[in-house]
Amino acid sequence: MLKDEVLKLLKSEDDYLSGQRISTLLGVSRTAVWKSIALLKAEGYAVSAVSNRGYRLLPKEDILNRRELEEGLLEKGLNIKVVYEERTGSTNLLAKENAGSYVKEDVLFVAGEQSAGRGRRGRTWFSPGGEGIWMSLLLHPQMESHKAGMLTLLAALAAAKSLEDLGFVPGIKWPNDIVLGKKKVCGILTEMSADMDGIHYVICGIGMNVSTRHFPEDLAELATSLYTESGRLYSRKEIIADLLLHFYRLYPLLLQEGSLSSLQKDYEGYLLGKGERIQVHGAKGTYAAMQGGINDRGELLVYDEEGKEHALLSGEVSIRGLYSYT
Ligand code: BT5
Repeated sequence: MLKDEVLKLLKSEDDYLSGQRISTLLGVSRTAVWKSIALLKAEGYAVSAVSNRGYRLLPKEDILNRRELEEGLLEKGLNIKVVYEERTGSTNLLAKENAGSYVKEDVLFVAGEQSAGRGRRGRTWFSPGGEGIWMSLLLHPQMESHKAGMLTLLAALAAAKSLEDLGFVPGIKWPNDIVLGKKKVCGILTEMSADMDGIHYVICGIGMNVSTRHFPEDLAELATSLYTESGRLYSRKEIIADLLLHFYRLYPLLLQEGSLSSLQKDYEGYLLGKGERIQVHGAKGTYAAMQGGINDRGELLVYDEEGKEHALLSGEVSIRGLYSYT
């Protein structure tokens, strides 16, 4: 069958094969190639498709679906419902659309690919098919709404720890970037629904580049993946399970204490830029400062030129000067 021929070709090639090349090599139409790819995906093969590059087969152990994910989580003692979509706009949006069906339960939304992945403040997040972890955790924390931003730091800490478990040396650029070398490998987008009575839910979106080899031009200098850093391929579902295991070990501490007091030192162990000169851009304008650590509310401490301490709230300011991408 044609799909077996296509599979053989994909297996023989380490990089992307364009639809055009496959159709020429096999002497069939591009539509036929596309149909074969769809059949292979339906059989559970993880085929990454990237526009202008073509198709690439991902390792078998990297197959993602709801069952594999839930089983992987259960193996770590985490009984969490998973909703998996092969392709969606944004898992944060998917979680938001479904939040009404899960008013108490934590649910993990995972996608193979995001067509409109989102960063903070309307920025976009590059999320090619099969090449990374694109997931959002729907949570119902019992805490005051102004404290929800601390969950971003908690998720960043969990992500950093999961990378450390794989032998990487991650750093965190406050509040939400996980960096390898000087490039961003993972970002967090926390969104919340709340009213006067408190939090309805929080969605903690996590994006991590796993097997990406080629980033678009505008990201090439600032983004990296686990593959780029190590030349190795990793199982997304194992990383997800490990990351959530860290998250759910840390989360009760935050809920009990209503602060990051037990986690502050741990987070600071990964924090980049301490003692460095930075530019703070906020509502009160731009000023030069020296970066310090964080306080137990997760605010970044900076010192202006007169030595006065300022505690910066994430979401209200951005800091520049540490890395080329900021
Ligand atoms: C973030 O925003 O870092 C939050 C990223 C959250 C992504 C996850 S994926 C699952 C869930 N569903 C979503 O729709 N989103 C979440 P921010 O700090 O604003 O950084 C965005 C900036 O990072 C962009 O403007 C680019 O410069 C850069 N960027 C975009 N895609 C990237 C990627 N794949 N890897 C590294 N950097 C990237």
